[in-house]
Amino acid sequence: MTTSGSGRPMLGVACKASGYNEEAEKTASLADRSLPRIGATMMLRPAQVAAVSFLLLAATAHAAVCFVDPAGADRNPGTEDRPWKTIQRAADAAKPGDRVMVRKGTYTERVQLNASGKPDLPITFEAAGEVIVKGPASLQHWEAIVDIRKKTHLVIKGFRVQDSNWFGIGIHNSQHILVQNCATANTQASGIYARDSEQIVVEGNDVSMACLYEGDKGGSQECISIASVKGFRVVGNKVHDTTGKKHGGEGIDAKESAQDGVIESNTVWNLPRLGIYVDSWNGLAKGLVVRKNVVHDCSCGIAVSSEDGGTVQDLTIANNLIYNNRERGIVISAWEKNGPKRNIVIVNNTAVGNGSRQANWGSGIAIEKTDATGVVIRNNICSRNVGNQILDESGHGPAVDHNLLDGGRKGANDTKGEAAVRGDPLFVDAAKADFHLLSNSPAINAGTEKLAPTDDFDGFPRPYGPAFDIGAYEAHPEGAKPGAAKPKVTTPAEFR
Ligand SMILES: [Ca+2]
Repeated sequence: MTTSGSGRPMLGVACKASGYNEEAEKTASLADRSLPRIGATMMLRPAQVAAVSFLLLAATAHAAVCFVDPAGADRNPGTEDRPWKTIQRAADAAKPGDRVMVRKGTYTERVQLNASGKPDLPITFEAAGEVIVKGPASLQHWEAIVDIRKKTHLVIKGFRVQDSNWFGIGIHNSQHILVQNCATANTQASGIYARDSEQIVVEGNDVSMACLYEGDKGGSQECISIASVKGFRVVGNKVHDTTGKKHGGEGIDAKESAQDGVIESNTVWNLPRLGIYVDSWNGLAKGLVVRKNVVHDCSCGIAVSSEDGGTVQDLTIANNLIYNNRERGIVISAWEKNGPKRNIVIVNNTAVGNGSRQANWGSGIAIEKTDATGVVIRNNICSRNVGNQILDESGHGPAVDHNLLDGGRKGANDTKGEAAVRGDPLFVDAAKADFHLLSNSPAINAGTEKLAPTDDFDGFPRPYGPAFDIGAYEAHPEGAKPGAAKPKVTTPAEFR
C-alpha cells in the first residue's frame, strides 16, 4: 500500500492522473449548452448548470485515468503502460472522479462496482474500442454481469454485455447512474434492469435477445426494466429481436412505483410481447411521459395496466409512431386485478395497421373495461387498424376529440368523439413506414392545441400554419424545417 499525494490510499502505484481535464472541459461546455431533462423535477436552472461546470473543472485535477487490458496483470498499477487485466480490479480501486478505460477485447467476469462517485466526481467505466463482457457460468439468478448495488454517481459507457444467466446490467438501491451506448444480448432476464433507485438514465443502448429464461420460477422480466425508480430517462435505445415469452419479454417496462420518468425516442421492434409497458402492479406509477417512440411488430405497441391493483396516474403518451403490432396500437387495459387509471393523455400519436388480419381483431387505440377517469384521446391518427380505430369500453366518458379515423372492419363501432376527421390521412409512404403528411392531407390543421405537445416527432415546433395537425408529425414546407435536431446526450453533470 502506498499513499498518493492527495492522501488517499492506493493499491500499488497510483494510475496516471492525466488526459482528463480536456474531457472535463468538453463535458462542462456540453452542460452549458443543454439543460438537463431528467424528468420535470430534475431541471436545473442555468445558474446551477454554470455551477456544475465550475465544479467539474475544479474537481478533476485529482482524477485518475486507469487502464484495463486483456494482456495486463492485476498486480500492475493500472497505468497506460502497465494496465490491469480485469475490470473488477479497476472497480475495486476506483475513486470518485476516476475514469477507467477498458481496452478492446473479451472479458469473462462478473463486475461488482464497489465504489461510488460523488456529485461532481462520477466514476466512469468506458470501453475504448470493442469491449465484450461475458457472464461467467457461476452467475446466479438475480445477479448481473455489471452489478451495481447501493452506489451513486457511476457512468457505464460503451460496453457489449452478453451471455448472462440473468441480467446484463443490474442497478439496485442506487442513485445517479448513467448507462450509455452499451449493448446487451443473450441475457436470461433483462438486458438492463433498475430497481428501487433514483435518477437513473438509460440512453443510446442496444438491447436484444433478452428475457430468454423459460423456467417455471422467477420470470424473466423485460428487455429494459425500470421498477420502482423515481426520476429516470430511458432515451434513444434500440430494443428488439427477443424470443422470450413465457414470463416476460416486454420491451421497455416502467413498473410498480415508477415515478417522474420519461421514455423517449426509443425504437422497439420484433418482440413476442408488449413494446412499451407502464404497469403500476400493486404500487403507484405516476408522472410519466412516453413520447416520440417507434414501436412495431410487437403484440401491443404501448400498454397501460395496474395488474396487481395499484394505480397509474398522470401519464402522457404523445408523438409516438405505432404500427404493424399484432393486437392493439395503444391500450389502457383491464388486465389481471385491473386497478384504477387516472389522468392519462393520449395525444398526437400515429397508429397504423395494428391488429391481426387473421383473427380479424385489434384496434388503434382502446380503453378496456376498467376504472379509467380523466382519459383524453386527442389529435391521433388511427389508420387501417384491423377492427376498431378507437374503442372505449370503459363507460367513464373519456374526452375523445380531433382524431382522424381511417378504415377498419368494425368502423361502425368506433368511438368517434368530437370533431373527428374521416378518411385517408395521405401519408408520404406508409409502405415504407414514412408517416409524414402529404401537403393535401386532411390531418393538417385539423387538430386542437389543448394538451398538444409543443413539437412533433421530429422536434419541429407545433403548430405550423394556422392550427395544430393531427398525428405525430406537423406538416410544413421543406424550407420551413429547422436544422437537424442535435441528439440529446446526457452528461455526467446532469444527474448529480
Ligand atoms: Ca398545422
